[in-house]
Order: sequence, then structure tokens, then C-alpha cells
Amino acid sequence: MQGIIVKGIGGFYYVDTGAGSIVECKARGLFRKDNIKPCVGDEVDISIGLASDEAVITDIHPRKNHFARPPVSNVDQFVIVTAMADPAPNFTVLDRFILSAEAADVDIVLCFTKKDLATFKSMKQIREIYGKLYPHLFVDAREAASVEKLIPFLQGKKTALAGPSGAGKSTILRTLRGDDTIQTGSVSEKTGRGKHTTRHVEIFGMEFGGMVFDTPGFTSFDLSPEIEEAMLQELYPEFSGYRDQCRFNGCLHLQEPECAVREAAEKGRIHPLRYESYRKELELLRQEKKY
Ligand SMILES: Nc1nc2c(ncn2[C@@H]2O[C@H](COP(=O)(O)OP(=O)(O)OP(=O)(O)O)[C@@H](O)[C@H]2O)c(=O)[nH]1
Ligand SMILES: [Mg+2]
Ligand SMILES: [Zn+2]
Repeated sequence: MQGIIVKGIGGFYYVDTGAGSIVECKARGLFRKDNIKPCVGDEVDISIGLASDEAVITDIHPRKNHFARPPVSNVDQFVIVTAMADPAPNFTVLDRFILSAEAADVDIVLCFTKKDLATFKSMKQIREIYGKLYPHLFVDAREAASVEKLIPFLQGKKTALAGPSGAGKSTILRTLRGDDTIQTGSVSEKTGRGKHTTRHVEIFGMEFGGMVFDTPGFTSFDLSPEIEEAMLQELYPEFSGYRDQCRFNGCLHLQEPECAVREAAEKGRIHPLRYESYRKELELLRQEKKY
């Protein structure tokens, strides 16, 4: 039998074999030998024993993609969830997540929650930075009419919600599904951080077609060391019209003369914060290489 892993807890994997029937499975050691551990989102073969009621995952189908953080396989799209307040948006964390999704060539939608707590100025700033780059929405995740704006983006795709703890990922799902068994958690008044309410990735099939993965939030996010220095600039889509106009081949857009990217940032055609983000990440990648 075939199916998709929709949840994994304590050595057990829950495999949806279609028509909503979920089989609890164990995995054979054999995948670990190849350094592959079953992961939510994996398409698998399972066999159900005759004598015992124990089902086993016997094979993991080749993956379209795989991410370690959050641990998910075979995603078409990330909806990157960022709160406008509580916790306050962190553009470094957001950009790093965008870069890792870009590197994997996965679709990106930016969803800014807690619109009800946002100032006009902060929304304007976000539109200026990201407005032309990615589809973006401002929502109150507790309101059905608000989160329904996400539906056209979710239809027919496997989408993982990703973002800091407390940003409202589970709230989005809870509202979209009208399912109040989905746990959400308060944000600490002291630190303004979420409390890591969601502990495991779980996939939900959506009535309108498509699957949504709820994932545990993070507080920080490191860029994958696999991203090469020269490749980093390709992950900033707004650089693409300028990159090939630089004087030097292999320009890294730092101090090189006649750099079209730097000039575009100076003139505001590339948002200065995004150019700064590029410089900062490049510097970090270089430092890592040294050790
Ligand atoms: N005011 C307001 N509160 C929201 C909104 N979205 C979520 N919240 C609240 O924010 C808190 C955190 O929401 P969760 O959905 O648990 O956040 P999460 O992203 O799933 O967090 P983790 O599971 O820890 O990663 C809850 O108290 C929600 O009710 C919103 O749009 N407006
Ligand atoms: Mg959650
Ligand atoms: Zn340049």
C-alpha cells in the first residue's frame, strides 16, 4: 500500500493511505543506513502484517525536496508567516527563510499576521521592501474572512507554514479549517516570544484542495552553509535586472567599481535593507568558510 506520512511522533509514523484512513506505522532500520529518516511529507510504501496489526514503512519514494528546518519533504510552497507585533517582525530571520526557500526553488508567499496590531507605517515599510518581490498578505489570523484570502494560493499545492513561534501559523489553520482542536498558544508578555506550542509537523488536507503543513516555530534561523558565496546573489530576485550590468564578471557587489547592483541600491531601485541583508549574509558565509 502507498501513502503519505502526515505526522511522526515517538518513532511512529502516521500514514494517510487515501480516503482519510490513517495507518500507524513503524519504520525499518534500513533507511537510517542510507542516512534517510522518514519525514512528514514523504510518499511511502507500507506493508501491513497479517498476524500482528503492526504496519511497517518499507520504502520511501524519491523526494522532490527535503528541509531540515522545519523537517518536511515534498513541499511546493512555503507560506512564510510573520507577525506584525508580538513577536515583532525580524527581517533577518525572514530574509534567511526566504533565501532557503529560493535556494530550493519553492514558491513563496509572505503572510503577515496580527494586522489588527499593526501600524499603517509598519505595513507601508513591508510593502516597500517585499511588495514587488513576493505575493504578500496582511491578515488577522483569527478571522475567517481574512485568512480566506490565502485559499487561492493554497489550492492544489502542498504548502508548509513556516515562521517564528507565536506568529500565528496554527491559528491560520484553525481558522481556515474551523477546527478548534488545533492547539494555539499565547505569546509571553515578558519576552514577546511564542511558547513553541506546536511540537511536531502535521499535514492537513484542505476541503478546497491542497495540503497544508503546520510546523513548529523557530526563534532564530541560520542560513544553510551549502549556499555558495557566488550563488547568494541569485537568491535575491530584485538583483536580476542589474547583476549582468556590473563592470566585472563575478562581481560580488561590494566595493567593486561600476557595480550596477550597488548603484541600484543607492538610488533606491533595490531596497537598501535588502542590499544590506545581502551584504550581511555574504559576510557571514565568508566567516563560516574560514573555520
Ligand atoms: N491579535 C491577533 N492575535 C493573533 C493573530 N494570529 C494569532 N494570534 C495569537 O497569537 C498567539 C500565537 O498563535 P499560534 O497560532 O499558536 O502561533 P504559532 O505560529 O502556531 O506558534 P508555534 O506553534 O509556537 O510555532 C495565539 O494567542 C493567537 O491567538 C492575529 O492575527 N491577531
Ligand atoms: Mg503552532
Ligand atoms: Zn556588482
